Amino acid sequence: MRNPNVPESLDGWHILHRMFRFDRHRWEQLSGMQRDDLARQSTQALLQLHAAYDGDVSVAQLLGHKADLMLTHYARSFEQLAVLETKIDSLGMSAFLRPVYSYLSVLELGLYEATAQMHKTLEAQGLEPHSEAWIQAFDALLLEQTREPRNGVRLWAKVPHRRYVCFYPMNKRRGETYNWYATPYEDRNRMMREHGKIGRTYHGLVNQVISGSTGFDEYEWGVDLYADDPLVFKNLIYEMRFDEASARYGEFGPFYNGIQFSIAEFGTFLKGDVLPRLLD
Ligand code: 76R
Repeated sequence: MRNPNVPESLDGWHILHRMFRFDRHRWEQLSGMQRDDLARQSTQALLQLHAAYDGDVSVAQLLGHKADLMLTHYARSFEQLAVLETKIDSLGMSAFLRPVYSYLSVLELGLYEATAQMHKTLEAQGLEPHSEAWIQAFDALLLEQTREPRNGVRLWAKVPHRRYVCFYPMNKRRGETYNWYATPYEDRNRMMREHGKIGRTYHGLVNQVISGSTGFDEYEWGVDLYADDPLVFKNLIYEMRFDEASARYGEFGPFYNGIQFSIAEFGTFLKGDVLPRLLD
């Protein structure tokens, strides 16, 4: 964006979360054979989709009234997401699934610190802001960030294979008193540093996937957390509430919590049996 007030970010997977209610009652009215056939078909179709796409599909059984099933699609483009959506909707079992929520976003790596650094570097070089030479130098610095191997890995990593998933959309407040977007860059940078510091004390216990959704969906970010123990979500999110970035500026959408399972176990989900642990 090359605007000194706006942090640059790197974009990765296009992400579509889809939440469904499963009409178990109607499903159970099918004969055993019909259920087995549909379960086999849908498992195979999901496995094929998973194998065919340069992306990922993960499935989770959700808890509570909001939805029963969440599909998380990672793809390279909106077009691929559109195809995935249509393919899923035309499966036999989809007659029993009612879409109740969805979320469209793009995986994002925030570059608060790096953006500030890039502007400083160019200033030190004495280039006139937004001159042709400045733009070229800026874009070269941004390209370096894209080429950073660690960033590349994170932008295109698969859905983390952890047993539990917690998804929620959120905003940064734009109120009269507290307005994130009207806060000076240096203050936002400092708050994000502090946010990252708290986050890192949970390193190893949780995987965070942040996706940006400004202009794509009703909130500004989607937050996906993955852990082997659901209490990690409660502790981490509670601790973050005391952090300035959340305490003053965090606004949260609905929370979806569930149990990830491997696609091969889709029939087990349809049956309503206990889901085996996810295999790596
Ligand atoms: O990407 C990184 O790991 C570097 C540091 C970092 C950034 C840039 C980071 C670390 N986060 C970043 C950005 Mn986060 N995060 C949340 C929530 O519940 C709440 O209060 C907020 C929801 C949690 C729980 C969480 C956890 N983070 C963001 C952004 C984009 C904001 C922007 O650009 O303005 C949002 C909306 C957001 C929200 N964060 C971490 C975590 C954890 C656990 C980490 C450490 C990850 C690790 O090192 O393993």
